Amino acid sequence: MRNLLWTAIFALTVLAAVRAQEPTETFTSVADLQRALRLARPGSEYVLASGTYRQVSLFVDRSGKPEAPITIRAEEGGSVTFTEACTIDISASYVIFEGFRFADIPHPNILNLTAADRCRISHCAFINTGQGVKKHIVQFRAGANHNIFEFNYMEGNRSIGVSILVRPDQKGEGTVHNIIRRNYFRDIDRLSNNGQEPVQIGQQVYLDWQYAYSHTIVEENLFINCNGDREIVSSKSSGNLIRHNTIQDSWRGGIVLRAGNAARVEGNYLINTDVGIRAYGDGNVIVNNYIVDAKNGAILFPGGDYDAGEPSTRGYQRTLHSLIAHNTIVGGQGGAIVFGGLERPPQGLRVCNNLFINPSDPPFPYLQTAETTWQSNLLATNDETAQWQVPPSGIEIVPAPPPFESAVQRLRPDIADAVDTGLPLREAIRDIDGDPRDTRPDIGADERPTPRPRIPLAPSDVGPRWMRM
Ligand SMILES: [Ca+2]
Ligand SMILES: [Ca+2]
Repeated sequence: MRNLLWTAIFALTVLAAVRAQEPTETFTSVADLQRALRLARPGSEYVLASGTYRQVSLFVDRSGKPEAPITIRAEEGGSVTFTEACTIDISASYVIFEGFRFADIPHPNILNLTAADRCRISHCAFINTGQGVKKHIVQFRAGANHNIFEFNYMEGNRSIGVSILVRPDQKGEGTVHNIIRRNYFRDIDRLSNNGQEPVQIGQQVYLDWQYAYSHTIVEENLFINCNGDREIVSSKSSGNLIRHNTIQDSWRGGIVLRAGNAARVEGNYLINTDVGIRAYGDGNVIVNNYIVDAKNGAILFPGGDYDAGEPSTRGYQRTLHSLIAHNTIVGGQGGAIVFGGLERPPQGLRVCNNLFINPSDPPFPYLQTAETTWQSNLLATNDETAQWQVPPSGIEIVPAPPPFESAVQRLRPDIADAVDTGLPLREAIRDIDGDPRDTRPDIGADERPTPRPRIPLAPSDVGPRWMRM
């Protein structure tokens, strides 16, 4: 709620800025722009003239105000290209940085927000940038709080795309309440066996970092052909929300709760990926996701080699006490819900109201390795061997639906036995569309009827507006 409120306030400040009477200045050199920015006043707008700028260095440390942000923008969206080398450092409040194109920059740490507060980076493109697979293209660090990174484009990343460096303070929080929204990530090729995550929230550098709460929101982003790392969205801190993203045709990765606790993964579309969601840690909630044709398991809990509080900076914290509910899993190989693999198996999971359709492999391998409560799940299959592949209770087997005739039908499979047969859950009061669930919830991600289905995101929904024209 705090984030929603803040977003609304910030939107109003942007409107206010349009009305502000401070002058707009246009510059044809970065050095002149830098000189002006040293004296920047709230409400001012600084424009860089269209063109290509090489060896760029900019430092912003003058703050705007809630009703009068400082705006730094390209003359036209995408008309200013930064290339060869570029470092932008923002260490201020209420700054809007908009419309720039970063291209062919073989350097690490290109755009850095350090102790920046309530800034917005939007409508920028990063094409073939970064150097060092564990370095960063964009980084929020050291008390960069309440910032928004939205409507940006990243292609050909050679480093981690957007990284939140979560170093905890005395309250156990660090780099909090940032939002990564409506960005478009695509065509990331593997350069190493680890690194190049498009989005990374937190690191495991020291023992307590992963337990720190970051409250980052990663929402409504589109990822296509992102194959740099096994973790497309990598959460390594606590209290993060990953919702309504679409990840498509990415054969190497999925959403990974790699470290930290209390994440919520909700309403994501994962279509033709390596895995859907792989999770470690305590108290995670995985609801309303739609996962189709995952190659190596839809939802995985490999277990771990340590428990919360035990010393480890590199290993895997086992999953305890998590909810997996109202997910729809269609097709796929390697299992629908997969437990185990590591020394300490997951415990205390609740698997409820999920819909599994036509898995091509045994859907629940390694059942014996987890203490799990199964309730009200539905498996739609014509495979007669399915009987002995399911838990003794908490799952019903029904005939598979006829072959899907359209993409819409596939997204909203019509299975009569799924309607009104789930258990009410306070953790899932809405469905994948945002529709309220009724007192007799439907099994799977969708509650019927569905007046306005939230379908997978397309390129026209995300990225800079100047790339969509
Ligand atoms: Ca219902
Ligand atoms: Ca619905």
